[in-house]
Amino acid sequence: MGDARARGLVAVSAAASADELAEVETTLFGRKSVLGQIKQTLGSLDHEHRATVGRALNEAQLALREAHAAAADDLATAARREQLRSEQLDLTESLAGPGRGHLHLVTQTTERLEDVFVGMGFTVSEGPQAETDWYNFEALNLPAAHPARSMWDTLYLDLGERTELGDGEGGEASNVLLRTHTSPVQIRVMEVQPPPIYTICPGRVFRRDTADASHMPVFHQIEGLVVDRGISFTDLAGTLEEFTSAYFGKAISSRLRPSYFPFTEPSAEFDITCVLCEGSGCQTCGRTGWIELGGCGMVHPNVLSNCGIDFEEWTGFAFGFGIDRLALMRHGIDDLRDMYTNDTRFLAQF
Ligand code: FA5
Repeated sequence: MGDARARGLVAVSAAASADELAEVETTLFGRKSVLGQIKQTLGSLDHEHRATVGRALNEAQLALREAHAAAADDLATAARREQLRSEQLDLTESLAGPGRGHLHLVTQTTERLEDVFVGMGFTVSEGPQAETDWYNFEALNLPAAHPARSMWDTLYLDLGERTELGDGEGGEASNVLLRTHTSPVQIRVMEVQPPPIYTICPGRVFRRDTADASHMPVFHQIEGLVVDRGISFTDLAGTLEEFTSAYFGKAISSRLRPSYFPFTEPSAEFDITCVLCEGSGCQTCGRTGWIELGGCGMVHPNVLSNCGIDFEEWTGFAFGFGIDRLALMRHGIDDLRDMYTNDTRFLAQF
């Protein structure tokens, strides 16, 4: 039996893989193994002999089990180490190569838009992505249960009772959500800055939209807000036209179509000449020669008074459009999702 034990221990330590160790296990502990056969003879031994042989058998089996378990542990650790080594990525690799990264197309587009508006005298403002119901809806003339709330399919956050976001005058902080547009930044600016205001607010927004060629659940908008004495609808139209030719070039112009937004009155949708066909009509613009960029209008008096601004003295306009879709049009990309799948062969083109 001592022999079987010693040979068993050698076999265990010689196993070089989990498969080999499994084979060794069968030869050590199976019914046909040396120890298995000794066990089967126990019944035929006399009482005294049986106790001695039984004890030696138990000790041999225990020693072999322990050695087997230790070898299995060692082999598993070695296999894991080998797997980690083979899957290791050198993240510094790209720094050395010719293909160094650059800003994402959406970031480049945002920076270019900021440059154009800053050149026209606007400042740049920012607001939080997690907003309260007050800023995202209520202060924008969208009280609870207003039917137009369904224009924005909203993602709500469960943050418990109250938040650090502040709840604005008359607002409740209990409903925290991911902002569905950049319009809440208008409110944040007007709350703290007395007019005149000329600002833009770019940023990330969130909606329960299913991703498709022209929609993403997470996308980017840029908001524009002007509040001053004597601002009229023609200032809005002129600003959008000025922006369009500064950003897209003289061949592209803008037009306004009547629309509805609760926070502007009157409201409009603003279109630009299709940048792909330059107005002659193509598949992208549905042969109309125009593509929709965003919404705009004169700031509703309720919105001004929600921010403590006297609407008898001050008037203003606001506009907002999608940055991702703008980049899509400018570069003739036909699927918005391509910008977010992070295929560097696609992103490297811009
Ligand atoms: C708004 O969000 C208004 N806040 C715009 C506004 C601002 C109107 C100020 C008046 C005054 P709308 O829901 O239409 O409006 O979205 C504006 C633009 O965002 C759209 O024209 C489109 O370019 C872009 N957009 C909307 N949903 C998505 C989406 N799921 N993925 C990518 N872009 C989108």
